[in-house]
Amino acid sequence: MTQLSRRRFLAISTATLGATGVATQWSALTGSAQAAQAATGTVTQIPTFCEMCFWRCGGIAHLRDGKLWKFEGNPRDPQSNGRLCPRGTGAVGAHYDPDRLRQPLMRVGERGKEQWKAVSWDEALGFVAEKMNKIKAEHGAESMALFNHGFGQRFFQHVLRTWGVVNYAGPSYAQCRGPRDVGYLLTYGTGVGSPEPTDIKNTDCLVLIGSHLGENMHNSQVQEFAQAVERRATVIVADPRYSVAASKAKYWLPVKPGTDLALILAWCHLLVKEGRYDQAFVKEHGHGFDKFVDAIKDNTVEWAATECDVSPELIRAAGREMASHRPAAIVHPGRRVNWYGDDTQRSRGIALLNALLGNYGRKGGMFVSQGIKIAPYGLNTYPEHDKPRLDGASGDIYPFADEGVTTAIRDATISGKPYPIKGWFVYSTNLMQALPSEAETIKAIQNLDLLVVCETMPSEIAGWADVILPDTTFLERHDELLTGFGRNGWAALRQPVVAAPHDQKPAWWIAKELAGKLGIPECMPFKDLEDYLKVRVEKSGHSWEKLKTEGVIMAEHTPITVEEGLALSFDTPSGKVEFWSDQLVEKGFDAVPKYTRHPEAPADHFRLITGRAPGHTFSRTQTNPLLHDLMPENEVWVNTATAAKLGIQNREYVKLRNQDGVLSSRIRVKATQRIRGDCVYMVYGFGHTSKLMKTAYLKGASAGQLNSLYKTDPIMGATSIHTNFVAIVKEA
Ligand SMILES: Nc1nc2c(c(=O)[nH]1)N[C@H]1C(S)=C(S)[C@@H](COP(=O)(O)OP(=O)(O)OC[C@H]3O[C@@H](n4cnc5c(=O)[nH]c(N)nc54)[C@H](O)[C@@H]3O)O[C@H]1N2
Ligand SMILES: Nc1nc2c(c(=O)[nH]1)N[C@H]1C(S)=C(S)[C@@H](COP(=O)(O)OP(=O)(O)OC[C@H]3O[C@@H](n4cnc5c(=O)[nH]c(N)nc54)[C@H](O)[C@@H]3O)O[C@H]1N2
Ligand code: SF4
Ligand SMILES: [Mo]
Repeated sequence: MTQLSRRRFLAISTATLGATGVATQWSALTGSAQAAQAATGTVTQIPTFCEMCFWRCGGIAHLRDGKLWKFEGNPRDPQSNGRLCPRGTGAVGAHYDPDRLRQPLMRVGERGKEQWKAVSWDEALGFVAEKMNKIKAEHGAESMALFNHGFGQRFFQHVLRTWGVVNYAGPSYAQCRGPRDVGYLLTYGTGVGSPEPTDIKNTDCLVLIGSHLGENMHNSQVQEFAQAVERRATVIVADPRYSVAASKAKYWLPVKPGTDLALILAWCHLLVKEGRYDQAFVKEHGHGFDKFVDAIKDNTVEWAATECDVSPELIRAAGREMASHRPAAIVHPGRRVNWYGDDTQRSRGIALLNALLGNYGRKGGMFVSQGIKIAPYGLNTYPEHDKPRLDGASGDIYPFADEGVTTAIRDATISGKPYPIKGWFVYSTNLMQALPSEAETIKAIQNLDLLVVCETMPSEIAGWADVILPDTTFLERHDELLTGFGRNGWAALRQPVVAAPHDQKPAWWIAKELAGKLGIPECMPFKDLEDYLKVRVEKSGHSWEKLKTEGVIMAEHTPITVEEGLALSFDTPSGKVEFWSDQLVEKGFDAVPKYTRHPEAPADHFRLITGRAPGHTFSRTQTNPLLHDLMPENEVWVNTATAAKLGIQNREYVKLRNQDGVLSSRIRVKATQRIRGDCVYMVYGFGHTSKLMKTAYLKGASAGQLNSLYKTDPIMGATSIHTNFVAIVKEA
């Protein structure tokens, strides 16, 4: 990066937090401040990739005299380009976190009371295997389910599926990007994937509908955003809140929450009516375009202006501007798109708007990602099963679900139908916060004979476990090899840079030991993970030693845009971009997205919307001493006029009560003109109720807890997050 864009990146990434503060605070954890300053001692550098979120940036850990000192970006790595975001830099704090789990724990009191006794690994895993085998004998292996998120899951999924588990899901699908990927799949025949193949680096116009880049700190994407801002590319932001991205925008459309589909359809209408769309692309690659045009004939700019509560002039000007830059114009498909329960169709709307811009496979638009070929180790396949999957992934419950749906497993656990679910194995997901309706999660847990949680922290879900298995942090373990998709395919290595501080064990080791106890040791036929990884890398013709020192293998570049010689193809039933979807019609859904209104807030209530802070990830970083220092609690954004009307001061503590009577912990008000008056906003992941997370206990409020009212997208099972309303309760 040039100096200027580097500064711009910092300006964006530190809009609300000081990123540089993180690097200098390590010394408070690792020893004396002088040690940080004095360049004495031996420094070792070991590459690995970050797990502070799922962008998976390559970094280089620096040790001084064998002690973890700092974590910086790996210049060879395409996700970091040599720079980490504040959370990645703060990863050092995850290793030193005083609230970490230290040894295996077994519940002694009632479930959820957080009373434990420390046990040996042998005892903990022996207990898990015995309980699992009892469930298998009484109900069948299908009655044990797996919830997983994050890179360490790989070998748990492998061992449990070998044993007979068929129901597994993670919140990254139905609580996150699922509707977007299905919306794209239905339109282009392929999902969006991660990292999103948005050529922001080369774009002339970036449209962000909610996507709050700069707060959403997906590293290389934010770097490219900074470059685009520096090049003075047009930025258009639709967000009820004046986000960091909105502050860089030429057009900010403060839409009424939940009305985005009206805006998207109106932009489509405008482009078609004024002949500003890519007619050559539509003619060559479009399917059902005339029927699409007919379906949106009433979705005029004036109509949308009323629905969205923004001026028609603004909608029109932004629409014309994006069209003027096509094909180097991108409407970002979004990442966490589970907002209102009808999100697949909104995502499909975005996919169609992009098709009108003709940006598929184009420079400055959406490129077509390429991967890297790395040989498999050659592990076993999984046994056939008699019973149907209950996690929805086979499309029986939600016709277009193509991965497991967490809440489908939870529903089956509550109903016991069509067969009971009696055990949950939970790896690296805090279901109490991540899923809607904490009450339903607790109800499901009460039907279980076994709840195992493999965690690094005593999180809320761990608090409900029968057995807690303490994982190492990513800095202390090997994991499966990362094979990534992007402008170039790449592979990255995760390797331990420092020893686990207590009796924590790496995920792969726990999975291997469990396989032994379950009587299926042959499914983990390697001595340790280094042995496994080396086989994969060398079989693929790469040097293991080189990977260990460089951290990354890059694939040869092949064309990713038409400009580079890529021939476009679409894996849909028509072989084209489906403006009209016969697949959706067959299953009883609208062929073209149709706008419907969402319920209004009850009197004295505001719609609760959520997002991210640059220095935290979900509910996983609040106890991290470095990141806690940056932002110890979240705030609730309230429009200044609303606050004045309610007699609430800026920085005053309040509580929030939602429409179902759920009352939050106390949270500070940020009275600001940067948000509409009909909604309030908070960052998700705070307000921890687990007493063992001492650093974060009841600091701020939990958006997850307030998410009791949700809608499920009938197309693929995503559950909404923005369907709750809260009243502001003043402290007595
Ligand atoms: N209300 C509301 N709900 C949401 C969202 C929202 O914005 N608002 N966002 C949604 C989205 S986009 C997503 S992706 C999901 C995220 O949902 P989750 O993946 O459940 O995210 P976290 O809350 O970070 O929970 C991860 C847990 O894993 C633990 N952990 C971290 N690292 C490791 C590790 O290396 N090993 C092990 N074993 N455990 C580890 C952490 O301590 C933490 O308790 O939440 C969704 N739910
Ligand atoms: N720092 C940090 N970065 C992260 C993460 C993290 O935990 N921390 N998590 C990562 C993950 S897993 C994900 S999925 C992404 C999520 O990040 P994104 O996909 O960018 O964002 P969302 O959480 O979907 O949306 C939040 C934004 O939408 C706005 N919004 C709310 N309601 C509406 C509405 O009705 N219409 C419109 N137009 N806007 C609305 C909010 O004001 C906010 O600015 O972030 C990723 N990046
Ligand atoms: S974006 Fe930040 S937290 Fe996420 S992997 Fe990259 S450096 Fe780590
Ligand atoms: Mo997500």
